[in-house]
Amino acid sequence: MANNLICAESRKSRPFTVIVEGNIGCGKTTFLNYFQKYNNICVLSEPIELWRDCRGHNLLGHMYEDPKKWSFTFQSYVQLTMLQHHTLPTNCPVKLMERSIYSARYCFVEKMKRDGLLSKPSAAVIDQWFQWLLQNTPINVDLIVYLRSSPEVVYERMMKRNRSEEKSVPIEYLEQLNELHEQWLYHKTLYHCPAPVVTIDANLDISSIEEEYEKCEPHILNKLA
Ligand code: DGT
Repeated sequence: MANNLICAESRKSRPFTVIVEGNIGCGKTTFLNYFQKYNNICVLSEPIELWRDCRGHNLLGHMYEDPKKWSFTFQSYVQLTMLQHHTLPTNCPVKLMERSIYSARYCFVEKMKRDGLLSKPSAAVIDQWFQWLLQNTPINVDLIVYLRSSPEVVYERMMKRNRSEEKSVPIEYLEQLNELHEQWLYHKTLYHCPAPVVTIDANLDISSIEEEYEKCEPHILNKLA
């Protein structure tokens, strides 16, 4: 009985946590921006600026320039910065996060392993860390919003936004990342899905996407106190 009370109390005190997932360029930032208008939602954008400047080192750039040399370093840092977001305290009843420690492991690390960019020992170290973190730190996810897109659409968007590090990313990379997201979040045949998934058609352009957002808005707003 006492244990039940403690559990109920700790559930009450942590935010309802939503992670926003999908391929590169699918519109995660736009989705997050839509929810900025609610001041009782804690919106956490991906820490890409940290990845570009880790004590002066552009790890994202290094990873794209020489993936064999830098993938382990980059993924180690991604895992740390994602953990920082998962565990960041907030008084808001809802936390909305761009990506998660899960997509880093299940999509990006998985792809690097398959491409031979992470040696087996390096992949084992990342995975040991990942498993330990899941078991020993408060990484809680209550809902996943999957922005489902086609590789052709996101490739075009990525080229248009012209991020310097992504200049040489080929469409095949996005096709393979898409397949991993699909297996993980849509077909649910890859690894483990840590929460229920709401899927949104992210191929729609900016003028009609808000209607899609409205579909999942109640799932998020119902949790606001
Ligand atoms: P959006 O708003 O949907 O256009 O989102 P993006 O494309 O700004 O954000 P995201 O997370 O899909 O990708 C940002 C960049 O960082 C992109 O070049 C892929 C890379 N990235 C993100 N997470 C990881 C990761 O865990 N590992 C690797 N290798 N790259 C990652």
